Amino acid sequence: MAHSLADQISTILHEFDSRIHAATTLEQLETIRIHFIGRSGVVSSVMDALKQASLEEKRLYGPQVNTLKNHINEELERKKLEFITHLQAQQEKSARAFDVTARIWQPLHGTLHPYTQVIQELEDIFISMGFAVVDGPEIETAEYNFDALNIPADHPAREHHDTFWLNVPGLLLRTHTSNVQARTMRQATTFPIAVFAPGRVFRNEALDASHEFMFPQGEIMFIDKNVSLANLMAIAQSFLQKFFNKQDLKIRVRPGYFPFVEPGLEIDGQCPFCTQGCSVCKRTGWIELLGAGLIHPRVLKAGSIDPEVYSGFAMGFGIARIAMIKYGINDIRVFHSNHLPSLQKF
Ligand code: FA5
Repeated sequence: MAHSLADQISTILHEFDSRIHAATTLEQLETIRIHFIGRSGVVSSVMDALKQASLEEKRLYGPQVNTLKNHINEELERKKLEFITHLQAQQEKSARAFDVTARIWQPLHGTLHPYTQVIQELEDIFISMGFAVVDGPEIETAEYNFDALNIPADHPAREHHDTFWLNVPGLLLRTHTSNVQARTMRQATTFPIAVFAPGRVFRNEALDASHEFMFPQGEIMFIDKNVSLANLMAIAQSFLQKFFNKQDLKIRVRPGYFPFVEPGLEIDGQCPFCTQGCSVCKRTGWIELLGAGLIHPRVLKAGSIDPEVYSGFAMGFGIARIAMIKYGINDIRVFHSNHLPSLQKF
């Protein structure tokens, strides 16, 4: 018995020393701990055996088993600390290798297209002035785009609209948002009629810094009894003041020709950027902004409205043009260029 206890103690010691020496992870240390000093580990079975031994053997081997147990405990603790210190050192090292000045790629955020943003801004302005926002078709009949607007087939004004005709006779891509005029009049059941119609229009013309073949326009139409040029000018001035954020912005009016209005006007706005003249207003202090006029009696009739009872005004403008002025863009082609640095200004 004595011999076998002594053997057991020494075998356990050697086995433990070699296993702990080979251990490389905390998990392995735990397995070793359970195997040697766990509740049913090998040291427990030696202690059980010692309980059966004689008093003399207990005196001799008891302290040896205790020393063995202490040795195992201490070694496990020492090795554990060693592993943890090593792990911490590794973590610190990798933290130090983190370059806080390194460039991070910022995620690209999508935004609404500048045209959409400007149209929303215009809609807010006109809604605040009591206008309803209406839509018109981009594929239009010659009737609404031309005839109902007092531009019959033989009218020279048709020549000025470089029209994209479709293969279907009588159909075209609308050349202006004025196509909503007669459509809206025919649908109206109550007065006043007050509408704002933004949307895309198409013209088959040569492209340059201020001309696109597809661009947005805005149309404003107001019809009631006794509508006058004074009403037109008040709305035009108020709209431009709001859009350019300049409460004292003045307008001036020149004669202009559009077959669907009589009299027809060109409305200029005071340059919102200068008092003396700058490059935006070509040193004149004024910028051409709106085509307008009192709706021609023939157009009212085409819209089933009696010109003896009602009158109205209409205004139209290039949304791209006013957006370019407001946001300092000097080439209209930027809007459909997919050129991110320019588009991201919005
Ligand atoms: C018209 O289209 C009229 N329907 C406006 C109108 C409405 C007058 C109601 C009277 C009453 P005009 O052809 O001038 O008018 O075009 C209006 C604006 O559209 C121009 O001032 C310009 O800003 C813009 N525009 C015209 N052609 C182009 C183009 N190719 N590219 C970009 N913008 C354009």
